[in-house]
Amino acid sequence: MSGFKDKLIDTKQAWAKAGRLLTGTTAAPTQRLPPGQRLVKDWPVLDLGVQPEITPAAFFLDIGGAVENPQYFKLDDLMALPQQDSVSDMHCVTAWSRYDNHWQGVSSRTLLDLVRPLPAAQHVIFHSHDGYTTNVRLDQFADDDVFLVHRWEGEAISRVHGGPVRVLIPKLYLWKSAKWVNRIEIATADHPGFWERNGYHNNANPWLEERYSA
Ligand SMILES: Nc1nc2c(c(=O)[nH]1)N[C@H]1C(S)=C(S)[C@@H](COP(=O)(O)O)O[C@H]1N2
Ligand SMILES: [Mo]
Repeated sequence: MSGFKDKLIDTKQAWAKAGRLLTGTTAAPTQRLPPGQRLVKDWPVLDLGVQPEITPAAFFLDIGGAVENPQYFKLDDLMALPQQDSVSDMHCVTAWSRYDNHWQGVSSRTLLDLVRPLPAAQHVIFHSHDGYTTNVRLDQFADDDVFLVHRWEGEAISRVHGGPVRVLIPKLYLWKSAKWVNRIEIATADHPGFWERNGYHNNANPWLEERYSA
């Protein structure tokens, strides 16, 4: 994809090959900090080096694919849906974790109730303005801590963190949480996204240390 930081992508692919940061352990069921992670207080910025500016007026979101009732939202439409507060941790594959993030947004369940996935739908692919894609299973997207978020710690989510609206999937490594999302595709088949095609694990569970594909 043009404009992306090729050097950074090469480095991360090399890490994946070398199994960098792997501790080879899995977490105890009650362990809050996943293996190999360290806590940070700030919120680092990580992306492919293209940070599109999506003004509130330019924002849109398509939810479609294997659903009964596809939806097209402008920002006001999304804001008119029920808004929820949530608190969750973030875990990035580059080994930082940040606890107790306060979010506000629309839950994935609110969105799924609206679009009504077809019985054969089992996967979700996120598409973003910068060309980034990432994939999760429908049951992972439907978890009760998954949101399209627009506020973090009481403030609008900044452009560098994917504002005005990004995906948040706290129980998976943060590369699954698409910034600048503009299309959520509900699908019957899996379609590995950008990092999943470039050496990262398809499932991305931090407690199982699913950093890289074998
Ligand atoms: N659209 C988009 N979303 C993205 C990315 C990206 O490059 N483009 N990078 C992913 C990766 S690899 C990480 S670690 C997180 C980082 O989110 P943050 O910059 O808000 O910490 O965003 C994820 N979502
Ligand atoms: Mo990342």
